[in-house]
Amino acid sequence: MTARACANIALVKYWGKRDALLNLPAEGSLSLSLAGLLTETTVQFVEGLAADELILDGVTAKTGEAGRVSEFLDIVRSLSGVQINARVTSRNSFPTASGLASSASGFAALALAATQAAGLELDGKALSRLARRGSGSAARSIFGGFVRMYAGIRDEDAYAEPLASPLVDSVRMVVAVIGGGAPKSHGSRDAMDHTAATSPLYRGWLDTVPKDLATAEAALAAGDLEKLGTLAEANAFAMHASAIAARPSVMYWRPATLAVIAEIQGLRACGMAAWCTMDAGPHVKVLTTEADAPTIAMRLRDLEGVTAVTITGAGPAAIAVDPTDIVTLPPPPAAE
Ligand code: 2P0
Repeated sequence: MTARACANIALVKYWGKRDALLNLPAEGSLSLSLAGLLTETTVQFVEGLAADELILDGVTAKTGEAGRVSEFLDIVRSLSGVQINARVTSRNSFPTASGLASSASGFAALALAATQAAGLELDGKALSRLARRGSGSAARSIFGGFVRMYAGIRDEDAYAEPLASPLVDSVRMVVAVIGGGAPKSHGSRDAMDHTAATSPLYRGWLDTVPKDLATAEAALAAGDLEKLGTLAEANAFAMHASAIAARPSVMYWRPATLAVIAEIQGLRACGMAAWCTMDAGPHVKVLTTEADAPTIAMRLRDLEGVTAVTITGAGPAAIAVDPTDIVTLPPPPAAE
């Protein structure tokens, strides 16, 4: 079975866990699924396969990545009763493991493809909970548009669901790739645990999230992009501040990250709708409108250290793909 899922970019970030075994987030989060950042994954359970196999962007995956996928497939096997190993082939339309949310779209597509291959039909909530076991942000990539993730109290309550907003058709993200999409310096899983364990700002970060979620939900319901963008930028700075204050520091930013932030602040001072957010990598994603996106993209392309810029809008929910309708994804943007 083949499934396709969009990556998502959090506007209120997930950074810290309450339970590592069940991968329960410490707090909720809120995101936008993006049409231009796609993963397509095929899963076949194959008799006689000695171990699970993972081919990622045409290359046999390293032990760590394959191990994480195998552990996830173990959950699907226990749910379905299927006992045999699987061949997993996955392609991304963007650089993998560079802070562009590949684990979100990756585990969302894997959850859908693997459950269907194993003969299971899960509803959106159950799929979201399952995807969360692979990667917390993947719970959000099961759905399209704006999505809210609940931290919940138990395993059963920690899932995502879509949020309606009048902004969904007009919102755009300008994605500025910095450093050619090289693998990130710290994996987000270890980095968030390290932040929780050592950062004096972690408690303040956690206290911020529920208030930010309420503000973001109100902005979405009202169709107020300025309120949403202002909140998203502040939330991203708060998350990064907690990580930067970890001991030793988790610093994802590069000089070009700051150059993009300064450019966006300048454009905003000139009246443009533009707000920054950054994840576990140096790249900057700019929340904006359909009207302002082309100018922003043009300005960011001129900055030193920015290696690719793309404009994308809200993407759809994860879907199973008919094998005759499999698209060839465009190659990831090349480093210059
Ligand atoms: C987010 N990130 O909300 C935040 C912001 C990165 C920065 O979710 O350990 O790869 O697999 O649950 O989902 C990245 O964390 O972490 C992430 P795990 P995940 O998008």
